[in-house]
Amino acid sequence: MEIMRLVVTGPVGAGKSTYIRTISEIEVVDTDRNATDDTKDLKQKTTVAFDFGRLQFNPKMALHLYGTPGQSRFDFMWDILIKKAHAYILLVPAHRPSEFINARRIYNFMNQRTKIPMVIGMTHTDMPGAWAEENLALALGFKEGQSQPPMIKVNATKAGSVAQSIIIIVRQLMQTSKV
Ligand SMILES: Nc1nc2c(ncn2[C@@H]2O[C@H](COP(=O)(O)OP(=O)(O)OP(=O)(O)O)[C@@H](O)[C@H]2O)c(=O)[nH]1
Ligand SMILES: [Mg+2]
Repeated sequence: MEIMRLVVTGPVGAGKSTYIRTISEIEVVDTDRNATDDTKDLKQKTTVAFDFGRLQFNPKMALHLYGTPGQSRFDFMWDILIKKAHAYILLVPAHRPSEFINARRIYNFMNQRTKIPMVIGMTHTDMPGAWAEENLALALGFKEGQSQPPMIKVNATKAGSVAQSIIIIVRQLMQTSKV
């Protein structure tokens, strides 16, 4: 049995815990606690350590999903989780431009530590004020014409959408045959 470890990262409220809850076959182990700082203006609960979920991808391969906290004060968890990862997805809430800088910071953090396959998953594209893909890429600092990570749209609340994003990541991983 091969195990592929996928890290789900991104800023506060991007949908990381939801993404894992939506697709996991086991009851998700989460560490969501009541927010005590500025985050509470945005949402009641926030991840303080990590989320864990599992998906039997095919008879020979299981996917272990690890969700990071969004808040940078827990960046020691980002470090612990990314070290063992085979691939990661960076979720970015497309309707909340104030979080783009935090998304870029997380990308830089991960990119400094690892060169594993990754994709950017735009969430909340169904919400009013959501940015278009090209503009979001520019806001994240990826200049037109230069190479940038693949970007996909994903709704963390919808199993079909999450599954599709996982297929894309697994394909990318197979191509680089890190598993
Ligand atoms: N409309 C819409 N809602 C979404 C989408 N993705 C996630 N959500 C919602 O956004 C909220 C995100 O919450 P979480 O999953 O707790 O976010 P998180 O990234 O784990 O946040 P932290 O743990 O605080 O860093 C939930 O209410 C989800 O239902 C999406 O694509 N569209
Ligand atoms: Mg969370």
